[in-house]
Amino acid sequence: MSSSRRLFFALTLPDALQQQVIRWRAEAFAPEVGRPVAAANLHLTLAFLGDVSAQKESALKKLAGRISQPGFSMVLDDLGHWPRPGVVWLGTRRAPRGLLQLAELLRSQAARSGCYQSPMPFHPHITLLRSATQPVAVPPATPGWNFSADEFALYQSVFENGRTRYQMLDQWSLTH
Ligand code: 2AM
Repeated sequence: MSSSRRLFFALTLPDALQQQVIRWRAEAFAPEVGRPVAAANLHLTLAFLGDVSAQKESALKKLAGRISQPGFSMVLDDLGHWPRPGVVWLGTRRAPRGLLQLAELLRSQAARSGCYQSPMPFHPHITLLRSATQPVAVPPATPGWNFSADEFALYQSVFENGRTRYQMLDQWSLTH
């Protein structure tokens, strides 16, 4: 059995917000637009790590545990469609400095630990629909949910029985 796991650092959406988002999504997008991401899988990725060995995972967890940064909040008021990966996403027009700093730190720690990091700029987003490769009429606005991040987490992406599930492995508080 391989000891490497497919990992990423992310912000978790609180349960209540997950439910609000999926209720809105069901009205905002026709079923044929794309495959809805399960409520429990809604998250905002901070750093994607790829397949990581147990040793590297443990080093990255130690580094994450030393991060001392205040929490932050943002308004989820942006929507977009990336036709190539077939993703419809929810984001923010004004990314808080704390979010950008946290992602930058996790991404640079990952790069220094040998995890390939995309040269594309960080674009904070929550994937709502996948397999959305045809043109999409993106609604002009969202309800503008407020999303407060008080912690961040390390997740494993598990593919089983034809489904992807994200399992939280560890979580760290953002200080106040
Ligand atoms: P996505 O939602 O835009 O597809 C788990 O797969 C998380 O890691 C998802 O948020 C996914 O982003 C992100 N992810 C997957 N592969 C990635 C890659 N090669 N580079 C950056 N992020 C990636």
